[in-house]
Amino acid sequence: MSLTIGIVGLPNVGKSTLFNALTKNDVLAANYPFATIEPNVGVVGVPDPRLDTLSEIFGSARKLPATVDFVDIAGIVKGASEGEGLGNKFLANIRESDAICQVIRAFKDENVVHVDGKVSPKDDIETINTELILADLQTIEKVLPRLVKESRIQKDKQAQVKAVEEAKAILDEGRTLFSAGIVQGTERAAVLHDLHLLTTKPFLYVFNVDEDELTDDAFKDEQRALVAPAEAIFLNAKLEADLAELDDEEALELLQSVGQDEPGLATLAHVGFDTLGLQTYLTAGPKESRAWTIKKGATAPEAAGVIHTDFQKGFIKAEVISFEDLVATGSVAEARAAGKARMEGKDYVMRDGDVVEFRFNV
Ligand SMILES: Nc1nc2c(ncn2[C@@H]2O[C@H](COP(=O)(O)OP(=O)(O)OP(=O)(O)O)[C@@H](O)[C@H]2O)c(=O)[nH]1
Ligand SMILES: [Mg+2]
Repeated sequence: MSLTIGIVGLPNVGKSTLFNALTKNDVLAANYPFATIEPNVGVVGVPDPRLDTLSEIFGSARKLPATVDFVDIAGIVKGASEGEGLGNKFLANIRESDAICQVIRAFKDENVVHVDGKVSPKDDIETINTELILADLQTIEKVLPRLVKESRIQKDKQAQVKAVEEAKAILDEGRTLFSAGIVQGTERAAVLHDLHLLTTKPFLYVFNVDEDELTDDAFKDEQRALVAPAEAIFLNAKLEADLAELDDEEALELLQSVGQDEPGLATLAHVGFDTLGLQTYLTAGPKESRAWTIKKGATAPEAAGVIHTDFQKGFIKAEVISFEDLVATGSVAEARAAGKARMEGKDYVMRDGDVVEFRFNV
């Protein structure tokens, strides 16, 4: 199961800087608007210290974290839907994403041009939301006449026409579909799925702030209020880029010097997982310790199916030890002896951090 997050924002707000830090890639990050004109996709491991512990216990040769795909696209400006700046065609590159991460500039730096001449998170959020809403309206205006025509002959299309018209009314009011409860993954959004509307996706907001703002709670509360109930993450993209170059110990030292205990990117990955209702379970052995992505509420056979569909079909049972119990007892044998290893059947609902070995017929 892969998780894709599309990064949007005005030009020059630090999207590519953040993306580079995420992927340690060297995508062109430059001090001029529109440095990015090709989409960039980066696969990022979700930081998970549990894998270090597991690989020690099991003597694993490698560690494989869960991953998130990030897509970096060119900045969009006010009027992008009418062709301003580079237009809005790049939004097509994030149509398939599971969530949208909006990067907002809060850092001041006079050397970095702001396309609208002033740093204003509130205005920028509005600009981007408006452009996403207009992009969705363009999509709808393109397909609606055809749908209406088809529905005269194919009566089963009438429900879709109704849903599209309802979506259009919401967007016409300047609201995102997400804020109206029409969210990708729910039944209300399912009938609109083929349109890949951007505002049905869950939104996350990353505020790219100055270092001193990282610990300024009053400032952060103010920004949080702009985007609630969506999640807000505060980081400094340049600092994140520096952290990516350092070894763990040096990175921790730098983080602590600015009052943080984990990199903003780790927070972003965790919040992304949470927003999308995902969690991870773990497998471990001499070959590898690995985190696997599943939906919250997934059953044991569904979890097995993420490794291989045959594992789901042939599922018999799962031996489950919670990560905490495994660490406390020190090994699988000890956990078994202490009665902490459970045999679970096909109705078992997985929990985050379950360490699992599946038994199956193939
Ligand atoms: N002071 C400061 N400068 C930053 C920060 N993040 C990015 N910058 C600078 O801002 C400029 C633009 O950064 P990019 O990451 O290329 O911006 P972008 O959002 O990808 O821009 P486009 O691709 O043009 O849409 C670069 O000169 C960065 O070094 C930050 O946190 N603080
Ligand atoms: Mg860029």
